[in-house]
Amino acid sequence: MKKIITYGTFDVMHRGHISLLRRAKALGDYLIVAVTGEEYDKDRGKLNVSQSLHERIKNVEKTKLADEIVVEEYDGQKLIDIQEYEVDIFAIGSDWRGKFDYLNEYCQVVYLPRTKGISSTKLRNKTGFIRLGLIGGGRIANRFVRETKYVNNVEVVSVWGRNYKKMKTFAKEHEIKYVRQKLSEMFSDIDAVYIATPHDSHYEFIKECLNANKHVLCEKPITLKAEQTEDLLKIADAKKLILLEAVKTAFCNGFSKLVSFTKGGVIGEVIQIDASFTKMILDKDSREFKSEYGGGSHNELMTYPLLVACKLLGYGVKEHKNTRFKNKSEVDVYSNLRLEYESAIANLNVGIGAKKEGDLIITGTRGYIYVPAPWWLTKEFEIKYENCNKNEKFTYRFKGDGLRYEIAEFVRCINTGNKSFKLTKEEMVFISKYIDCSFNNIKIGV
Ligand code: C2G
Repeated sequence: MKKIITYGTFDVMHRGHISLLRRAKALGDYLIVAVTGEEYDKDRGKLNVSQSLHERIKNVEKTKLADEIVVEEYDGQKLIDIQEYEVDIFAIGSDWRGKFDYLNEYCQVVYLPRTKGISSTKLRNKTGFIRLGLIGGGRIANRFVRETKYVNNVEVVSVWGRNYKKMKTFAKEHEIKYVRQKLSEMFSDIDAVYIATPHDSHYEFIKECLNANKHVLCEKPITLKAEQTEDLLKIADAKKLILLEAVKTAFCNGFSKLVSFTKGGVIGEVIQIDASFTKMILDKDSREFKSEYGGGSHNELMTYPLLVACKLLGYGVKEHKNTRFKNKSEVDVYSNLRLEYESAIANLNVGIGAKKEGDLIITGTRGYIYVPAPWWLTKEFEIKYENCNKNEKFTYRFKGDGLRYEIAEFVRCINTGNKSFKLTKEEMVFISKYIDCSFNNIKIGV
């Protein structure tokens, strides 16, 4: 008896899936279909699944092509399944070509041509579907559009930017339906916007979008002044709209776990945070080095360490001291911010023209947590104690650019009408306050 195994999510079963199963079955006598579990899909960054595991198993059952159905729950399971079920052929669609060649050592690997012109994305239930507009077409906007493909119920349908020609090329490249000449023209196409323009333009754009009754997801820093952030949050509240700052760290799984562990007291009371994030920007003509666009390391990167400070120590800063090292053109290339609380200290460092280890250390009265660089993606951390036998290490998946997690949260908030608990209003205002804090200058000749 020849045994075949195939794997898939099989969300909203369509003719592409059925054809794949039929051809897989025809390769032998007995077909095992492994349907991905919900946690596993989340873990592998597939956030756009609309049916439950139960419904998706039923989908496969209805085809009457599977002799046995199992659930795929973790990475690496394929290799175990093949051996356990004594599989002769592993079959999968050609979109995975090359990815599973390593299984050839255990059975025959067959890539079956994918059916063109049909996908689950096209068929998914469109209730709660968010039509998204994009303002700006820079580097991050490119990544953003690609990441929306992994999130359920959202699609970028319209774009606008100051440079119409550039936006036209952008839209063509990403197959986006509309390119508008004026921002106001975009409003009739969409339910929500994502803003990815230079920092100093955020406030005006957000205001215009909220006033046009659109939900807003805006790149960090949301504004350069705490009063402006407060003002915008008030407008959003009054209009029952979601306004969220795109601080990717706040929405990723590992960071949420890190906060939960720390709040749960695994290292006792937190008495110090040391967080650093430096990103050397070599192109001195880039926006980050232009003071007229709100450039500089502090505005560019301090949002991330500030997120840790307010998540773990709260808002009760007694005193702050900020030292910025400025280059000849008056742009800070390095910034150190020290926040003093009643019983804790946060020491936060960022740089675009100086390099430092990008790690995070949370010091507590019973132990400490070490998060190696890049801590802002929080793929791993270790809880460490005096007795090193008690140390514990944790790892988490962070797929793609991580932008899919913030997009998923934005869509969830819009559809439920709930505010995000992963990045609250108070946290956004706190971050803006210390993006806009008083500082001392040190001039360096770079
Ligand atoms: N498929 C196809 N034609 C389509 C769409 C999908 O042949 N138009 C195939 C895929 O190539 C895959 C199977 O149908 O072999 C299931 O597709 P999905 O449900 O999208 O699952 P996928 O995310 O590809 O999971 O561990 C999971 C597996 O690696 C595959």
